[in-house]
Amino acid sequence: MDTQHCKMNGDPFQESMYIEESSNKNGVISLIFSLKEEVGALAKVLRTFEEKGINLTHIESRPSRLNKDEYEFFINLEGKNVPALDEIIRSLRNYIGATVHELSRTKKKDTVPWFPRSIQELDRFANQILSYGAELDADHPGFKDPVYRARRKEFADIAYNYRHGQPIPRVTYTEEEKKTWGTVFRELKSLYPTHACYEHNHVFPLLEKYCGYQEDNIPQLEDVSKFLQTCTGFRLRPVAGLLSSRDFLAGLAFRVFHSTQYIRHASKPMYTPEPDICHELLGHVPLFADPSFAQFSQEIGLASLGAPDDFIEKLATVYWFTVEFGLCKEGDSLKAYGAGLLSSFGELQYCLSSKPEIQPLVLEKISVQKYRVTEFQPVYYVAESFKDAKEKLRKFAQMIPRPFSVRYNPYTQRIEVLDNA
Ligand code: HBI
Ligand code: NLE
Ligand code: FE
Repeated sequence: MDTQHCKMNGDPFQESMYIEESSNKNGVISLIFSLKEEVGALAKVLRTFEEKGINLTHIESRPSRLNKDEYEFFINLEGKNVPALDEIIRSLRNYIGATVHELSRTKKKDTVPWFPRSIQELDRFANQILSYGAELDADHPGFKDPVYRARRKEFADIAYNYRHGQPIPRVTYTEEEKKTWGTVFRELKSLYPTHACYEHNHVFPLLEKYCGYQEDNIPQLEDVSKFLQTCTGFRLRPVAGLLSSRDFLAGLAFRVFHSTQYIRHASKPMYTPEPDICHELLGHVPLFADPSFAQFSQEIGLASLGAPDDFIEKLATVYWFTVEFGLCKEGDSLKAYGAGLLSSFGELQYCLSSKPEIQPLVLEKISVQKYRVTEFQPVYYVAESFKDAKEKLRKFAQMIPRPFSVRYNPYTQRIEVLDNA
């Protein structure tokens, strides 16, 4: 147990009491409270516990080190009647003027995981990158290249220091980086008319016209973000690497897409396992300019807020086989709408060849499917149409078990929580 405790003077309504959730199986709750030294002070407190029928199992006292005229009491009690305990703590604070620290309380079942309530709170994700992105894995083509690694650190620093509302810093890309982009751009552009879904092909010329999408120019995230905001209110924010699924999906609830800014290693332009600027700009961005896709992406984000871990994992898996690697029918042919396909000219050709297995899109089945993130997928799931994929994913997202519902207020850029209880 962490017995470090800070003194809370003044406002008894202050909600910053120290709670450590321990894995205390017996339901024992530990509290520390301090009282002014005066006759009968402790008796008053003990009477409150007695009145509420709460059984104390341990009590110790010591002089307060912080306030000379106070004593601190450490107590254990049986945590059977939690509502009564909440009331006692409130009355200790308000009427007796005690300072109360809750040191441990058995972890409540169904505690809701923390989630951001305002768009500024997305700043908290900045330094929570999964190691996969921060320290390149040994089989990554950039792992042994010190120049590439140093460059990646420059991009990581932009993302770490970024705060909501700031313009995204512009980057001067090197000749080598521009060459890599040029190869990826040229190859993909020649495949899109035959391999990409209608919606992607529809938006792509607009990005060429307004955002500097060209073979010899890597577009700036700031320009793309501004453009998306005029289309659908979606915006980009720079990220150093992979976020947890929970954090990544939460961004979508605010119409924020976390985008990497670095580019893949020059030695392997046709495929990279990590997201990079080619993946974000060529794979994801075109669809975020589409109002109905934007709406549906936000719904997935909203469904993820405060959801239990196992649901987040399912949602992320479904996201993987649809938004990242989905195929859809268009008339008699198959097309790619998944961003991971639309940004890899290796996998984009492969996915529509006769090599991979093709299965119908049944989300309940897919949500528990295992997958590899570092190689071409052995199986793809086909939606009847792009619209069909969106509707299925939307229905799936609504199945989330939550005792509350949420909605986004675009005026305040905050999440409003509506209690269903
Ligand atoms: N993090 N930066 C970043 N970019 C992604 O595309 C991304 C992520 N974390 C998880 C994730 N994608 C998906 O695989 C799903 O788990 C949501
Ligand atoms: N494999 C993709 C590409 O090469 O662009 C990136 C996938 C990121 C999930
Ligand atoms: Fe992606």
